[in-house]
Amino acid sequence: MAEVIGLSNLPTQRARIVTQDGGVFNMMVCGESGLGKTTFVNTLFSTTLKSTEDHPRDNAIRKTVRINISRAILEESDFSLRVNVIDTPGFGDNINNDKAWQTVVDFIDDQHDSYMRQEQQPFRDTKFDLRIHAVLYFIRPTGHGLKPIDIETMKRLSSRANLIPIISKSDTLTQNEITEFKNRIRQVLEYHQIRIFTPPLEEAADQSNKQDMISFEHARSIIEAMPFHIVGSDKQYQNAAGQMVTARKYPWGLVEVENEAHCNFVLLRTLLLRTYLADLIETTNEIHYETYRRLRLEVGLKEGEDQRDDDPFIPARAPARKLSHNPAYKQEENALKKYFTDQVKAEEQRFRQWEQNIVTERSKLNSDLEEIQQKVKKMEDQVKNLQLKMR
Ligand SMILES: Nc1nc2c(ncn2[C@@H]2O[C@H](COP(=O)(O)OP(=O)(O)OP(=O)(O)O)[C@@H](O)[C@H]2O)c(=O)[nH]1
Ligand SMILES: [Mg+2]
Repeated sequence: MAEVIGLSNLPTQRARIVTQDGGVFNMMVCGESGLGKTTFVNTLFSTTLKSTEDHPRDNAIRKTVRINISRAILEESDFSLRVNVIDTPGFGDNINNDKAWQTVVDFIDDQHDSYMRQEQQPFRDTKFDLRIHAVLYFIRPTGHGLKPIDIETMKRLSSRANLIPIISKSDTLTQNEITEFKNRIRQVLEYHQIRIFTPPLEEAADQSNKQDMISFEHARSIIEAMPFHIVGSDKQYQNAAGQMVTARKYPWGLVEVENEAHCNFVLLRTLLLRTYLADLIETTNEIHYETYRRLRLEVGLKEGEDQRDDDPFIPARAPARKLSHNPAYKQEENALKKYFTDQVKAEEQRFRQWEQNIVTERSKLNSDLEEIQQKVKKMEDQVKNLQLKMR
């Protein structure tokens, strides 16, 4: 069974940030087809998360063909967090992989766009927030280097979200190959100025503080391990110590998912769901969303200029895409539409009631007026009669 993640151990102020908007964490997996993205999502769910929907526990994982959102709850003592994992179709192996990243990049931009629109609405309290707080980019364990498509995609992802590169299926590489491969990837990322998520290191200023030193060491181990190498599996086996563990089985033994000597799965999970959860959420809002907003507003002023379409580091000018083309977030969109329609209906209802009250009031006044007029007429008649009698 998974060890406790320790969300309740987050410093209170951090925990507050996370719980503020109902506590939602959105992460996305993407990369070439067949690299184990769906398997990773399932592994994460079976080791850590409590799924809120029934997953068809289908042993034969099929090729993912559309964007798929899995929802889960991470619960610990008095702390609970809603987690959305966005699984994406892998890029094909075809020769024409031109703009293979478009779907995922559009998804990220659309979420920023949708959030921006909601902020502009008069009813701003409830927001449907699917902004991606972390993107895990899966790299094929070739041991050689990165493909042009990896570089082009990561450029686009890194300017829109917190990018975390991952070497998948690391059980197919030796320890030396992994070390070598990591170095090579780091060099390529640096050369292309692709920014990956890096934990802040400066917090260790106070060397005498034990907690500070632990966080410092943890941050350093993360930086040193990047890009993480991971193994995914949906099967359990008994290890040498007699425990049932999630692993991949080889004739020479097991590769255990949650064994830190075997891969970085636990380190990655800790970073995502515990130690840097708040940072991922904060930086998404303060850096990535703000950048998107600023660029959209700036570009909005210069409508008609098309010069930015080719720059991978800049979000799309304005989403010409229809939000509704994707069934996976159709649900989100429908809920949003229903919310606004309900609000408008309620306002209309209130207005009608008010109109009705006015009509009632007016007819009451009219009948009062009529009554008074009749009285006046009666009195006038009486006066006339009296005058006649006096003659
Ligand atoms: N050796 C090894 N195989 C893995 C690992 N993770 C997944 N696999 C296998 O790789 C195959 C593809 O896995 P998926 O999870 O479907 O890959 P995907 O990235 O979701 O693929 P698409 O949906 O086509 O993009 C399956 O047969 C998995 O069992 C791993 O860590 N090591
Ligand atoms: Mg898949």
